Amino acid sequence: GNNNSSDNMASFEPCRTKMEKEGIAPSAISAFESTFKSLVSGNTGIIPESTISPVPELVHTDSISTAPNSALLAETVVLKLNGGLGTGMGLDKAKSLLEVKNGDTFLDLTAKQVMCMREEFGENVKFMLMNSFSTSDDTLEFFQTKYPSLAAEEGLEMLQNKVPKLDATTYAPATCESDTSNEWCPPGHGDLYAALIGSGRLDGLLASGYKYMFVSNSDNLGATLDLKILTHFATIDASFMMECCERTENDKKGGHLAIRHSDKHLILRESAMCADEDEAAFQDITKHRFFNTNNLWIRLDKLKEIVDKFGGFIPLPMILNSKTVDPKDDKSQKVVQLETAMGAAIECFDGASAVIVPRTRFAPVKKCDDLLLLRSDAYVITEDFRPVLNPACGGAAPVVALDSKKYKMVGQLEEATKDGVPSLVNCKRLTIKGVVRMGRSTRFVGDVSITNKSDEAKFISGKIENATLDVSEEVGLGALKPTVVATAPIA
Ligand code: UPG
Repeated sequence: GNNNSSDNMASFEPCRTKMEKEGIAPSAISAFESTFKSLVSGNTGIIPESTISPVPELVHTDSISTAPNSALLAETVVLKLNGGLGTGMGLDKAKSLLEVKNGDTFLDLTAKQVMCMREEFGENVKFMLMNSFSTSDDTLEFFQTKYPSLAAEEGLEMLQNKVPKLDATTYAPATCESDTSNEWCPPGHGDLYAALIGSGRLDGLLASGYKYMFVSNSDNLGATLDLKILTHFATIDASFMMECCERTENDKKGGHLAIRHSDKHLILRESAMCADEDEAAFQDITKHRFFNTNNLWIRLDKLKEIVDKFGGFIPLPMILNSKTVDPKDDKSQKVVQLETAMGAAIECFDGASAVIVPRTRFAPVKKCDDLLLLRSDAYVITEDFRPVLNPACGGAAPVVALDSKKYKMVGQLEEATKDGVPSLVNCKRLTIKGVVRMGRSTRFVGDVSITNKSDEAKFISGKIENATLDVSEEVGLGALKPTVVATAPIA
């Protein structure tokens, strides 16, 4: 808001005091101060189309012919971002603790990928997790129980910081007497840098001879340490490298890469940074062709140089979220939560680069649609523990569109599949509106659309092929023979 700009600038001091009292590291305080100042100066974070150019072309990793150099592995750290709770899917624990397949969670598969890679290359590639105050306990308990040797390694966990929520009008730290933990929020994955600095890890890793860090989201099991890409990163001597994918119609909303006119740096423009009048350009996937997978390669020595240049932090563009201090109480104090994104740091690095990677390196689970697909037979787990599309799908994943109101929460999906996950391997498109139950025997083939307008869940059993069904009138729960309203031609 402009009411808080320059002449009447809200002070950062109450935040500083609150953070110091909580024992938060100076690096995190400086980073938050930088985002706070950008908030109170009325900075909207908007990046006008007229100030950027599209990125014309990028190297595709499939075309890289450099011989992989496994000696680089000894200087490489793999870090998974694991601070998020998966609140978007109705979870109050780490999303990575959700089961993916055969009893394995995201974290099981990640742990197995790490062990497999170490075996393959005979190198003890260093592995780290960035947890938050909300995911740390569950995650560490999980590793201690199931992967004690990994849990015993020094420095498996790096804990991210927390920052105060701010009153939406005064920008003073918010208060919540009923539960003071509600006064804090995670500062987004851009906190990676402050956490590396504040925990002393950056210096420690550099002193132990580590030079390259590969970071990715814990819900993206496609993001394995790829020796060919690591070798490319080392060979081109870039300070930072972002793995991008080519945008399709489905990726219009996600941020895109661009070149900033003022300093020719690569930057990331997220949808929140785009003005209404530039919406068409933002959505133009033939103009702005590349988006961030959040698989990033960072040269730790170059990061250190930037941090030193700015005096202990890296200035990242602010992302503003409006919420209430108690997330479960709409009537509680209105607050803003300031976040930063890890990939946005690309603009801070001189000599940053980007590459195009195949879609297999980008398999995020953001919605129940993604989870159902991954859990189904449309995906199989490779010997090195990567989920890949079942070859029987013929190269294209089924398009799953579940009713976003009925299957927003993982619990709702689990209710719908408590008798088993349906077969999707021969499915092209599955659209479900309303509540249904499916089972192990349910097989969707071709293009299927199911509608249930009643409040009662309806059981969908057996093989359903190229059909548009309305099951609203069927008997609730129990096997039913849905009425076929229209049948699409068999493809
Ligand atoms: N995370 C943290 N700490 C936080 C917030 C998130 O560790 O404070 C983790 C989270 O657990 C997840 C990862 O960060 O593993 C990514 O978070 P998520 O909310 O799933 O993704 P977005 O922040 O919406 O998007 C990121 C990039 C975006 C990219 C997208 C690809 O910002 O540019 O296109 O990932 O999935």
